[in-house]
Amino acid sequence: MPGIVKVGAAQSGPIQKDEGRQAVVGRLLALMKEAHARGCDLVVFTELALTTFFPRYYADDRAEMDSWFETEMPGAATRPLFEFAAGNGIGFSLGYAELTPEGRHFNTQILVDKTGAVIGKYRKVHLPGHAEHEPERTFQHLEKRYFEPGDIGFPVWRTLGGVMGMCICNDRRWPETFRVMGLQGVELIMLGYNTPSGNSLKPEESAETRMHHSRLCMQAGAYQNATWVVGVAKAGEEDGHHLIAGTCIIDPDGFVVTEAETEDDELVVYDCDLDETKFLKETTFNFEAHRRVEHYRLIADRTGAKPPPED
Ligand code: ING
Repeated sequence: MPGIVKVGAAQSGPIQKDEGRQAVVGRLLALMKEAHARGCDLVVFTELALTTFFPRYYADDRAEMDSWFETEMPGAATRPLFEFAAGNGIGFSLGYAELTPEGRHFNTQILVDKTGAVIGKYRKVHLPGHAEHEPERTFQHLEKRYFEPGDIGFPVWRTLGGVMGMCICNDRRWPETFRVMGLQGVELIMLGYNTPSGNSLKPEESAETRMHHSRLCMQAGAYQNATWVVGVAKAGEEDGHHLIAGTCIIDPDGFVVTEAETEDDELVVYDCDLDETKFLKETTFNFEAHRRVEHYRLIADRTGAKPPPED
């Protein structure tokens, strides 16, 4: 059917520290096989889908964490995903920790088409948390220690019958992420997230509030850029640390059209009609007709907020 992409949002349950790549890939392959059996064109896996969320651990020597990274993609452990995809005509997106031949570290997501070819790569731009051990926190979140900010920007790709984009986790909290892809006509954005259900600096913040913030960002991003958004969690308790679930698919009007019900490996499927993005792109969010870029300079020129001087 023209315009329809049958998407499988493949939520991961928790991945424990001692769970090897082969076992994890076995879980992902089971989700991919279910997606294929249910007729999916595309399976979206989560952020850092091959390992536990290791940025919660402090290591003096950063090189100690290199074992959590992939030096090749596909590699021996991940090849079964590519082989099944190519053999069964299903595309997929996969989040993982990337260690480049030059020794650079990124939090990365790739887009693989129905032939099993890697046609897109995105490297997480917005790294939350901190780079040094901060004892006052109830838990550490050391993405700034182990990853570099992405150096690819926010590209989109014309594939799988539409204009596809990717981002990762904290990126969804920054409207610029969605707008840069919106300005390239994106019709479906896929993102994974590993989001702790607690706030390490505000213990009283509830898991419901964390879920609210997560949904709010994705629903706003979808509507304000007239695009589908597929948000895929790594969920549940890893080494005593709980991550929110809430994997969902959001339509261009910002409605959550389907969502996961568990905190385990769970596939959520929906027929995303990319033609449903057209009306808003041609009316309310016809960027060419309505945007006034001459008034937006601060967004690109100023990094931090500068309130007016106090009198
Ligand atoms: N995780 C969290 C996220 O952005 C976070 C970190 C949570 C930052 C809540 C700020 C507030 O969903 C990752 N991996 O980015």
